[in-house]
Amino acid sequence: MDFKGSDTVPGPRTEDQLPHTAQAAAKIVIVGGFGVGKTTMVGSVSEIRPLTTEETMTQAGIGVDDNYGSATKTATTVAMDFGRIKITDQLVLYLFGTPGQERFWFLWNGLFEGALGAVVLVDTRRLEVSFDVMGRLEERGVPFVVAVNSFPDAPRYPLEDLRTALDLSKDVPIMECDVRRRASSRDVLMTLMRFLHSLAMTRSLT
Ligand SMILES: Nc1nc2c(ncn2[C@@H]2O[C@H](COP(=O)(O)OP(=O)(O)O)[C@@H](O)[C@H]2O)c(=O)[nH]1
Ligand SMILES: [Mg+2]
Repeated sequence: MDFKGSDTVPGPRTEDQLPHTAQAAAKIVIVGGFGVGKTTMVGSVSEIRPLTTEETMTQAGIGVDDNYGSATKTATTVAMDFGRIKITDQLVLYLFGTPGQERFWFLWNGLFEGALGAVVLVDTRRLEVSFDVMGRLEERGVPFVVAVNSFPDAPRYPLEDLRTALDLSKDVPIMECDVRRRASSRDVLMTLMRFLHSLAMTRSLT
């Protein structure tokens, strides 16, 4: 076979290469209802060009996807978003943004496999869409933090009221964020890493 043409294939771009200091990589999933900001979060925080599988909403989504608060949204993620961020010189996180719509739940088993933790994004206008997502994470034993993506026209509630409304136990971190801002998205990931660390410490003591 003739492989002569293969030298024209571009190599990996520098920014796509794993930093040479990296010693560990962890898989983190970002979940939440439709239009809550998953794709935006992966996009704002990723150091590599995020992979996104956006597809124009299909007939199957009409009347099924809850468009509240995202009436202008014409694309939805059917498979997932993928990104990467270096949290420390040694630790790299791989981010998987996954759809929260019921008809894509069959994808979840594989997507949660090996996940160290999760970020559940919520929109205060549609809290109920997050219930199922959190239930499924609990079932699978994936620890998570809750990040309230503050849309300007969404009602604001004290975080402790949201904790009660979401029926979260007191140890689950809950915070506000603006996923369009890189620093804010990064803060959410740092909170998750601290939470995972504290869980690991507690487990090793018992
Ligand atoms: N105002 C505002 N808009 C946002 C915010 N996060 C996402 N959006 C917009 O909301 C829409 C849905 O976000 P997207 O990331 O696609 O949601 P996904 O379905 O969870 O992936 C997009 O048009 C975003 O630009 C936010 O924090 N504030
Ligand atoms: Mg999306």
